[in-house]
Amino acid sequence: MEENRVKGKIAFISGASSGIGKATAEKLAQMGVNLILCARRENILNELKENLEKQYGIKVITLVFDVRNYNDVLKNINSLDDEWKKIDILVNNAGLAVGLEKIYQYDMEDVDRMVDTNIKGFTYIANTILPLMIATDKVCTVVNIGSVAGEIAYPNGSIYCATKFAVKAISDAMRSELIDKKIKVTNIKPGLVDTEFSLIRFKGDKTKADNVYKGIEPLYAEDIADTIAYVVNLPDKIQITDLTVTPLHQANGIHIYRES
Ligand code: NDP
Ligand code: 8X3
Repeated sequence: MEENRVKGKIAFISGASSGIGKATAEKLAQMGVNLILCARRENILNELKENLEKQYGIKVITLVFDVRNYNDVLKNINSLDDEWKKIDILVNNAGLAVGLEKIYQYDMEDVDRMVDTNIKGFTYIANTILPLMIATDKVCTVVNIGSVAGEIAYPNGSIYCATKFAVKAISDAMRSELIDKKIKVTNIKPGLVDTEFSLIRFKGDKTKADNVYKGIEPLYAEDIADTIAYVVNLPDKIQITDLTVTPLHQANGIHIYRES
């Protein structure tokens, strides 16, 4: 079995109430990592905290805030005790797609939600946590959740794709800026993962959401959680810069083979 190098460390996960973030919380808890979990849905976070603490004997802090509000990001992260500020792992994951429309037909509220969450919220989290990581003087890992949508833009996905191209750009710049620090930066780019993602994209329309995964076995949140666990558990000297993870029959964001 692979050596466990993360037991006793502290991980901060944004978007921990569902999908990839929640599965990552469960996976890292299993490995003995103490967790700071953030999202807007307080009940889900509280239930997750209770289960993970009971099952794995780790400690969990929950922070309920919207990543789009910089003051709330700052206030919540600054409220952590000094011991909890020694964060070793950041999984910058909170994000969403809203709508699938031609650029000239997009609702600007949907555009704002994506840009505000996936670029600005993502930046607020990185901006607040990186100084804490630098101060620990330990080897830390930042995992930024990008997407295959951040490699090739697909029709009707302009803004979502642009936000994930931004995650790629910010990850690359960040890695260079941190080159003399002990911080690794990995951009993980999943393909189709069956989470609440499509239900949110189609505003609760389950038929449209289910169609996204029709004729292909998608990835599940646990598959990406396993990938994240692998990345953060590597020896200190090894940094993975980018990692694209797709299901068997998906080549990239636009080329998917579906059985009819
Ligand atoms: P889910 O919808 O299942 O999870 C999204 C998480 O983000 C939830 O925990 C949600 O929590 C949180 N979140 C959303 N908006 C905010 C906000 N404003 N403030 C705080 N938290 C927020 O989707 P996934 O797990 O699939 O998505 C996670 C990441 O993975 C996203 O960045 C997505 O773009 C990316 N991704 C997803 C893929 C997929 O096919 N599913 C493929 C490639 C990338 P709450 O609502 O409680 O606030
Ligand atoms: C989510 C995957 O292909 O729907 O990032 O954009 S996709």
